[in-house]
Amino acid sequence: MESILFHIEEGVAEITFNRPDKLNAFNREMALLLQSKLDECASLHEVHCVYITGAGKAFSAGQDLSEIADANGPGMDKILSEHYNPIITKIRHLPKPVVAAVNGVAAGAGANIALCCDVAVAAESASFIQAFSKIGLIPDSGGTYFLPRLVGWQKASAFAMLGEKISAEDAERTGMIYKYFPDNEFKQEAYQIAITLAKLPAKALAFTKHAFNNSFINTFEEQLLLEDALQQLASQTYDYKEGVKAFLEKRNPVFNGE
Ligand code: LHQ
Repeated sequence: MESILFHIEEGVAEITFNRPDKLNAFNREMALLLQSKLDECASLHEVHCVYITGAGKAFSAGQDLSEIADANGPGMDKILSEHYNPIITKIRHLPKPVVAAVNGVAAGAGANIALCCDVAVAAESASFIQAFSKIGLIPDSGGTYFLPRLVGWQKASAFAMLGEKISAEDAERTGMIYKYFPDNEFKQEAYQIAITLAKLPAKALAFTKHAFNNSFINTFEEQLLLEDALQQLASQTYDYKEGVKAFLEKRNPVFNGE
């Protein structure tokens, strides 16, 4: 059974973590396969948006703990440098929006992969756990970067240190995720976000992502300069011209991603 399912439809590449018996915990094979699927999403012109979810009842329980206990496993020196750090970097550098559709529990690296996505949504029954402290580790996979930026220092450090289960409702309330939906509406609502993003001007979304990637690094003045440079590029696209023309002609725009 493939640990990652992948298919493309209507401009959306759907990536499904597929080790449901292990709550979609990551082993090396799954971590490397996810990286290659993210590379495919970056290179395929027909992919306008990436949608990541989990098979079965979980999103992902993070690292497969039986693999790290295995003497023949990849070892601590490889797990971050070869598994999670490239995954997080690839998601942030992918010039396309990435939606995390958190269908169930998201723990450890599983939670932090969701939090680094451009839009993270959850089912009402889903939950988020910074499970690291419970096993004597620190939050990784970008957790110490994204969590304080999303929810503020105080809540981030409490979430990280206590390792408690955070409900989807609290995740939305604290700003950890964009929205949660009732379980029976979740799949349709989450997928609709991906379809909507796939139809919007692709270059403008890529430039927006690039600007956000730099907003915590740049000074205020540098960020204004970056916005100016990216807006010059956006204004040279077909989609910009079409968007303005359609507005003035009182019709729906037809974007082509160029
Ligand atoms: C699992 C796992 C799992 C294997 C459930 N592995 N089997 C980076 C650096 C280097 C090393 C370490 O890792 C990292 C990054 C990280 O992600 S560290 C954090 C690793 N993850 C965790 O510590 C979470 C461990 N799991 C749990 O706490 C619970 O399973 C949660 C709260 C996620 C779900 O609880 P339940 O809904 O009660 O499910 P369960 O515990 O009964 O699990 C169902 C099955 O899945 C069970 O197997 P079994 O054969 O008994 O049915 C679990 O053993 C297996 N499973 N998580 N991470």
